[in-house]
Amino acid sequence: MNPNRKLITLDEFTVMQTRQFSQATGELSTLLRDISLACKLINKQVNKAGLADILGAHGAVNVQGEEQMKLDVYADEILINVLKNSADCAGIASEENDDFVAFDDQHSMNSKYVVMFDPLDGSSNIDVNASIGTIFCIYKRVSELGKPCSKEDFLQKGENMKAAGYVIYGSSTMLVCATKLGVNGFTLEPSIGEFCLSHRDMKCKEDGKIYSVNQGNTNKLSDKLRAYLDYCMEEDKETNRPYSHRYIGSMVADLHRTLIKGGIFMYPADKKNVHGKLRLLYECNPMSFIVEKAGGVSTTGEQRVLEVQPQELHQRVPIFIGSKNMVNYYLENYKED
Ligand code: AHM
Repeated sequence: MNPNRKLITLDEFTVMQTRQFSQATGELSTLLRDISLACKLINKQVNKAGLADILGAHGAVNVQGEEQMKLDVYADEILINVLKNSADCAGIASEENDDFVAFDDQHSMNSKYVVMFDPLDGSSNIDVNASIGTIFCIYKRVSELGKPCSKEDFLQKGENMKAAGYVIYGSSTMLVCATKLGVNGFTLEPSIGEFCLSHRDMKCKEDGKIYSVNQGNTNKLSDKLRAYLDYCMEEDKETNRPYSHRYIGSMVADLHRTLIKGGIFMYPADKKNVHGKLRLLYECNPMSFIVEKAGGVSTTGEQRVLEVQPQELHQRVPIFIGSKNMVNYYLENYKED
């Protein structure tokens, strides 16, 4: 590393951003710092997953009937504990838990933010050492301060979000965070244990050459969607087709690539998953907020993901997300009638 290079840590960066607003209280920055601390602890465990006796199934089944891995449980508990001790969090909702948790101590009840997260996304990749991630988002509560937060705080439209981010545990560990000011990426510098600014003002390319979908589901897709996949595979030099197909099966990793290289990622509804597979509150909304703030587009096929009014905590929606021109081309030519 160049010794003269000035490293800017996540903390320093958020404080600098906060100073741009005279009204800002710094509570959002504190929350981001707390979430990044939890992710550093998760990262430590993820890094030694092959060494410690933490690989394999935990034996429990989560609310959606899926087997939880030991690391899912660990990541969930770490995030809950860190946020419970945070100065600025009134409660949380997690993909791993049936219901939201309202922190009922006096300080938390006076906090104005709630946090939602998928503690360890892409967990089927843990055992094969492929990239996994943590996804989070922050909302200002709508319930009365001084009382425990309530379900309506969590069932807000994604467009109300104040900040969202993900941490990818990959060849390096990176935190990507979006606020109304834009999207920035911070790489974990392990020797000092700090996330340092490495990708300033990230933008999603308007065009791309990669489509990302579980192609094994093709037979379960509608005719229109199958026609769109044929379009992606068709030869056409002018439009750079056939597109390359990339699919890790870990939304964080697939969307991180989409954000950096451009492309379209989709998890559509199919005959088996009639509402799609991915969760609105913990996966689709935060990722849509990040991609939109970076200039990309995210849609269910019928409406902007961020405009969907959530009805329940574990609701699923179809998603088509990524480079503006690719997603819009899909919408203009192949969306369902
Ligand atoms: P998980 O919450 O059990 O990890 O499932 C979510 C993951 C996403 O990260 C990924 O995009 C998708 O499931 C992959 O699903 P599939 O294996 O059906 O393609």
